[in-house]
Amino acid sequence: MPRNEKPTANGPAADYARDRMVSRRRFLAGTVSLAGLAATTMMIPRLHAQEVKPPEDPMRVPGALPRPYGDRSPFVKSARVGGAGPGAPHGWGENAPNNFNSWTPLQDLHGIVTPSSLHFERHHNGVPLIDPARHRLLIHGLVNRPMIFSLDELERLPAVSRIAFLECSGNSHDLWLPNAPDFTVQDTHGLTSTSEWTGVKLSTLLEAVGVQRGASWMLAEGSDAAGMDRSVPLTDEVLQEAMICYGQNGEALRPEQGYPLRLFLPGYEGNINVKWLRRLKLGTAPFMTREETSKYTDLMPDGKAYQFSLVMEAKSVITSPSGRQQIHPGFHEIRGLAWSGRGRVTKAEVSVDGGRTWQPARLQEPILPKCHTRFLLPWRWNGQEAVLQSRCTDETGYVQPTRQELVKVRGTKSVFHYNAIQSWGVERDGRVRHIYA
Ligand SMILES: Nc1nc2c(c(=O)[nH]1)N[C@H]1C(S)=C(S)[C@@H](COP(=O)(O)O)O[C@H]1N2
Ligand SMILES: [Mo]
Repeated sequence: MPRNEKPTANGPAADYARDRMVSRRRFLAGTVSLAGLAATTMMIPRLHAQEVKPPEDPMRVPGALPRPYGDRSPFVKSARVGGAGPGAPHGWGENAPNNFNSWTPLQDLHGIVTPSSLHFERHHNGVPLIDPARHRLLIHGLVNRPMIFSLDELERLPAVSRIAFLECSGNSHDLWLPNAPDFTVQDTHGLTSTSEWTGVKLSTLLEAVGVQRGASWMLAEGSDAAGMDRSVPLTDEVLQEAMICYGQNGEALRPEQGYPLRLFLPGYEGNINVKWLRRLKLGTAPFMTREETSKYTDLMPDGKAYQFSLVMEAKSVITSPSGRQQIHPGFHEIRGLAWSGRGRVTKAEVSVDGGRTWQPARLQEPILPKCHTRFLLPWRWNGQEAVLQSRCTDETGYVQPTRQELVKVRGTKSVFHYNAIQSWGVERDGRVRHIYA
């Protein structure tokens, strides 16, 4: 800041400075308790970090040598929860030990990009180990020239990169249930992450093979033990946006995200983004695979089920303060994420009184279509009970619904596509709790 520009006496920074003068002790205590909480929610077994003994004065000893592949500071403990194995809270148990989810720690993230190591995971039968030299992608069916591509061949074709979110349509599925357990935001919303994805446009490959008349659907098949396959409608939107990805956040895809190849359909439910992709087959109708008939359908109150509800509708959540955190009176910046599978987020609003009044939050650049968007709002907690909510609007004008509005239309028999407004209750002692308001 230039020297003659004084901070305003009433801005959030001044507000924060006043708090520090009044209660520096209390503020520090709060910071420590949050870090402790993050450590106790770690569930996945991790490599034992060596005991960390930082020097008294880091200026008096030479630092460490460079590492060929970096790692974070040993003091940073943020981790995915879930996964398989004994004690894992959300697996399918011993009958399907390799069928599991793991959740992104949204409460710990900054900005919009999810570190690849913290990207959420959904594996129907574990993570395959694939030799890239032997992996192939076959494109056949209603095409003029069926073709087989190696990874090298795909990487030579014109490349595109795009920052976009991925969300499992089962994200927030527990929130259909009537009871509200003491969840964190990681538990309620952690099946979504954002990466920069790099690859070849599907349309580039379809140009190469030559699409025959009448081809309107495409089967995408993975090479994992789940044999995951899904039908993709070849709409204009899909032809414009679908990517065959080999890159994630600047390096090769992680094995958990589909190394060496995955289909990426921005804004579409996680399940159709087939990982470890080996085959695309063009046809005239959907292929009616298991995942789009018995699974990934939406059961309505009248007993009928919707199929192919592929788009992830607009959704937002406050990531801090959020479930199981502890806050103290004074200045806070309310922070959260908003996203829509239909395009850009145009507005995020925050309520601190359970939806009676709303204030517009600041949207942080970049605001990208079909991408997590960070929203922020300064807030002074006065020590009284409060109910924190966020609601977003996307570029189609669609407004994120309340839980009552969603349940009125959808009932409570669904598993997928829950996108209602989330409520965090702040109790008088500063404890934040997942509630239905
Ligand atoms: N081959 C294959 N593709 C798959 C899956 C799978 O188990 N096997 N899981 C799907 C589901 S349900 C989701 S939500 C996303 C999860 O992607 P991620 O693990 O990279 O987050 O991948 C989809 N693609
Ligand atoms: Mo999913």
